[in-house]
Amino acid sequence: MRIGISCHPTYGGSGALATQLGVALADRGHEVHFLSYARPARLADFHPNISFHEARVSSYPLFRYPPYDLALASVMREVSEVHRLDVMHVHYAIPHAISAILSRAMLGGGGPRIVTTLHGTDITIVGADGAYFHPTRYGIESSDAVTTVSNWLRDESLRIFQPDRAIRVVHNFVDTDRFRPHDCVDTRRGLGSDDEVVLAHVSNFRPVKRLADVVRIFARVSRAMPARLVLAGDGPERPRAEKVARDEGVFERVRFLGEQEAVERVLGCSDLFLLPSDHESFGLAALEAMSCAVPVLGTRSGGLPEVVDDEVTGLLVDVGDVETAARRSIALLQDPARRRAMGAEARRRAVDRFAEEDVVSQYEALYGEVLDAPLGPARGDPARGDPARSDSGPSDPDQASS
Ligand code: GMT
Repeated sequence: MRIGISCHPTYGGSGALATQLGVALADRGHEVHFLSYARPARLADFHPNISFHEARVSSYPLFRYPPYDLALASVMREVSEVHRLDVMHVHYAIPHAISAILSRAMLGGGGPRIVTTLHGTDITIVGADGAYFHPTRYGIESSDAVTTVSNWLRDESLRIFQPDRAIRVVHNFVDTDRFRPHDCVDTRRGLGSDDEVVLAHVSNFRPVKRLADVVRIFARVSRAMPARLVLAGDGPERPRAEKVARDEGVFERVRFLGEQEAVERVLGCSDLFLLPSDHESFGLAALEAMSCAVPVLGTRSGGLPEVVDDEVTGLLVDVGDVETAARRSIALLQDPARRRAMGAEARRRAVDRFAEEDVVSQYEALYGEVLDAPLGPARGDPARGDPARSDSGPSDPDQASS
C-alpha cells in the first residue's frame, strides 16, 4: 500500500507512535510518506520505503497566525495525487484530520481513504475546547475510519462528541527489541552512585503529567533510602518542578536530562517509572518502561489501568495521592525480589499484549477494510450506514479489538 502519515513531529507520544508505525509499515514493504512541518523526532535518517514531505508555512504580514492547516492540506493534496496514496493516516485530530478532509475535497472527492487515530489530549483538552469542538467532531465523522488508543478514550470520544459512527480501539504498541532490559552498570554509575535506587519520568512536562507530584513522591522515597530521580523531557512545568525540588530539599538528587533521543537507556536503567498523571489516554511511556522490565507507579485514571495492572506490573494510586504513592513505592523498592518479579511480569505483558507486530497487523487490516469499502461522494457519510454506529454504544466492550 501507499500510505501517508501525518503527525505532530515532536517528542510527544502521538508523534512517537505514528513514527514507529510508519517505520514498521515500511519494513513490511509498504511505501510510507510522512507529512508534517518537520521531520518526526523519532524518524531515523534513511529508509528506502520512507519519504518525508514538509508542509512549509509561509508568513505574510497580514497573517497574525500563519495557517499551517492549509499548508498541510496543500502538501497532502499534492502527495496524495503524485504518489497515488491509498490511505492517509492522521494522528491527533487537530489539525491533521481537518487538513486531510480538505485535501481530499481539493482532489474532487477522489484521493486516499482517511484513517484518524485519536490520541488523548486532542479529545480531552483540545477537542473539548469550544474553539475546536465542532472541527474535531467533523473530523471524526468525516474520516473513513477512526481509532482510539484505549477503550477509555473511545468511550470518552463517544461521550463528548456523540458522533454518529463507530470508533475502533487499537492499543498503542512498543518495539520490544528497542525497549528491553539493559545492562546498566555504567549508565547507573553516571546517573548516581551504586547504592541508589533510580526513579524515572519521561514526558513533555505539561500540567496533565503532574510533574510536581513526581518530585514530591520522589522526595518522600529519598527520605527512606538513597535515591535519584531522572527526568527526561522538557516543557512548561519544569520551573515549578525545580522549585518543588528545592522546597523539598532534593534538588541535588534530581537530574533534568532535557529531551532525549535514547529514552530506552533512561528507562531501562531505572528501578521504578513514575507517571502520576491527571489522566493518560494510554501512557505510551509507561508501556515503554514495562517493556524494559521496569514497574510503573501510575494513577487509576484514563487508560492507564488498561496498561498497568495494580500489584502485578506496577502500582496504581488515586490522582494526587502523593502519600500513598510514596508509601507503596518505598515498600516495593525495599523489596528487590518483589520489584524484579513485577518488572519481569511487566515485560511479559508488554510482549504478550502490546507487541509491535500484532498491533501493526491490526492497522494493516483496517486499511484493507476501508479500501474495500465502496467509493463514492458519500464515502464516510454515516447516513449511508458505512462506518455508522449501528452496532455499538459508548460502553460496548465488544468494539475493542484488544
Ligand atoms: O502525553 C502527552 O501529553 C502527549 C500526547 C501526544 O499526543 O503526543 O500523548 C497522548 O498520546 C499518547 C500516544 O497515543 C498516549 O500514550 C498518551 O497517554 C496521550 N497523552 C494523554 O492522554 C495525556
